[in-house]
Amino acid sequence: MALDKNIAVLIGGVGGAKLASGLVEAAAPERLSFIVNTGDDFWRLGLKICPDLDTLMYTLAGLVNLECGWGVADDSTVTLDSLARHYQIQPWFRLGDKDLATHLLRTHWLRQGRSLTEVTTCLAERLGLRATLLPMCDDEVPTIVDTLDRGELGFQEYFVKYAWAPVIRAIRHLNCEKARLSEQVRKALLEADIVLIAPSNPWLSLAPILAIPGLRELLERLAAPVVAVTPIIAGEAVKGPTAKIMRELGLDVSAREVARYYGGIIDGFVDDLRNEPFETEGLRIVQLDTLMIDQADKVALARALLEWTGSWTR
Ligand code: FO1
Repeated sequence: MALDKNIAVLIGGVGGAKLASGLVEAAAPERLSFIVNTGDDFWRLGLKICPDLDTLMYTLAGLVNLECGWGVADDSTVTLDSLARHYQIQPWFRLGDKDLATHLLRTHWLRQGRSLTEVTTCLAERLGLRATLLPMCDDEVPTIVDTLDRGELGFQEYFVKYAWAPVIRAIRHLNCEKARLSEQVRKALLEADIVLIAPSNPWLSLAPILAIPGLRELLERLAAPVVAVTPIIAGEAVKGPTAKIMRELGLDVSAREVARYYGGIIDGFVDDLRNEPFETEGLRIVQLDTLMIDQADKVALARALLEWTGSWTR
């Protein structure tokens, strides 16, 4: 067990949360810091919604709706249904009643002048999390998806309203040049014995984190090794639009392409057993079973990758 290691994980929502729930069993939760994509965040009906932070938080608190991978289990939609029936508000973004409690409290605390980092810490503590959840930054850096069919869309319009059907031309991170790395994120990275990049969507979930000024440079000069896990298994993504986006961007849908995307940042790459093996100079690669169906698979992958990286230095 990697109980003596500080681990920092760069991570998105549903796909990454699977590895996160393995890591909290395979390592010491108090020594785990999740640096979470907030490019998906948006304002809806006056409330600040942070889907990836909440997916991680509900997963680690044992509250997540396991069927969708997001939202709260056994939630109702009385509020959303009333908004639709009485006020003709389009219910395309499904906010459950229990989930709304989180958005109300987060927005209330933000309006009192607290930072998203502070607010996230308070929410996570109240839900009993032992691991640390950190938004990638405290500034708003919304992801904008430029599509062939519908022009520029906010991330959730692209992802939920149009069910990631529009063809992507480009992706940008609004205001990212003004964003600042928080002290908490900097500290988590500097104190890490290993930095992991979760098997989240590299273009939608990891790119916003890597776009924060100074973050790439910090990763490049860390003493700790940086290791990414493939989101591509046998030419497809387990869930979500990763493979579709790679095709639209003119990329080969392969783990090698993902490793190339992280080139310059990573020292190690966890590929899947089902993929065609490849080699890249200067990169350590291992093939493991990365398909996480149940909790045992998640813990087994977390253990195997921590064991593989156990004695590394850069
Ligand atoms: N995803 C959907 O596909 N449909 C929804 O209506 C939806 C609502 C939602 C509400 C709260 C929340 O925290 C997440 C929600 N998600 C929904 C998931 C989310 O939009 C995406 O999975 C992520 O942003 C992509 O990582």
